[in-house]
Amino acid sequence: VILARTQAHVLTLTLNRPDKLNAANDELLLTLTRELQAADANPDVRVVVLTGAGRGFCAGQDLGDVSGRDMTFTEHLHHTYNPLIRTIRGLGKPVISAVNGVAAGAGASLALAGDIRLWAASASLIEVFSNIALIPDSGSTWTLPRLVGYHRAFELMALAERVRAEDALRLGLCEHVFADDTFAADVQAYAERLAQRPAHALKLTKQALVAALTSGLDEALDQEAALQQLAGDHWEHEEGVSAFKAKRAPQFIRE
Ligand code: LHQ
Repeated sequence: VILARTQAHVLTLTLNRPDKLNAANDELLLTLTRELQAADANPDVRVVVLTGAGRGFCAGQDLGDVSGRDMTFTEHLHHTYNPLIRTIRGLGKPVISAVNGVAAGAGASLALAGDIRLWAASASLIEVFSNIALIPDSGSTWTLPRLVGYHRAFELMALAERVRAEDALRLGLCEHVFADDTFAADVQAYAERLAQRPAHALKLTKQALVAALTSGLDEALDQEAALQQLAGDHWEHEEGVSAFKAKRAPQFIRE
């Protein structure tokens, strides 16, 4: 259900249920979470890319896989989706959501959960939950209003309208849009560029940003002061400064 491939320090995890637009079942969600946790512990992996096989990114919960389950909705979310979203947010490496096609429901939440969101020109996002009279989950209620504000988030959720790439870029739901036919290569090139950056400093940057999203300025300043010490004490900092002085490119990858 998940394909894993590492190339040039970039781990690509591909949701692989293309016949169902990569709709998620428990196996997919738990496997993906496990793969991400393993990536966090693997020093060879510097960047993680999440993408989908076929023409979809992820159509959210597999609606053929919910009837008759012995878990409540609450238990189901605590068991599968919530650990996945927490793992992405807590991962000490950049996670790229490479949205190759439609991202709907919890798939939309996954598309928004990455640290960087790269979209194919034909990709789209739908907060589809209200079509089946559910509420947005897997972090959408937290992420989306922070990106587009309360009112636009509410409208997108209430009407379940499809957001296409051009509008996603305008609304801040993605950082870049690449052509469909070069999408995988463009994502890999982007990810490899990111993999050259100082991994330890990026880990701390993510930690500081994630914390600051829910803190006040005073706490953010204290957090920066504490984490800057960890960055400054690391060899990456020494390398960056030496490279600057020697007028050469820094080398942040030590094999
Ligand atoms: C699917 C699905 C799908 C199964 C397409 N399941 N087969 C959390 C916790 C607990 C419970 C519930 O939910 C959640 C979180 C959630 O994610 S709720 C939201 C669940 N997702 C949806 O409601 C989306 C349903 N899908 C759609 O609205 C459309 O398929 C979209 C807009 C994603 C794409 O439309 P099209 O491009 O027109 O494709 P399609 O509808 O023809 O789908 C292609 C195939 O994929 C089709 O199968 P078939 O055998 O007819 O070719 C669909 O049945 C299947 N598929 N989504 N979620």
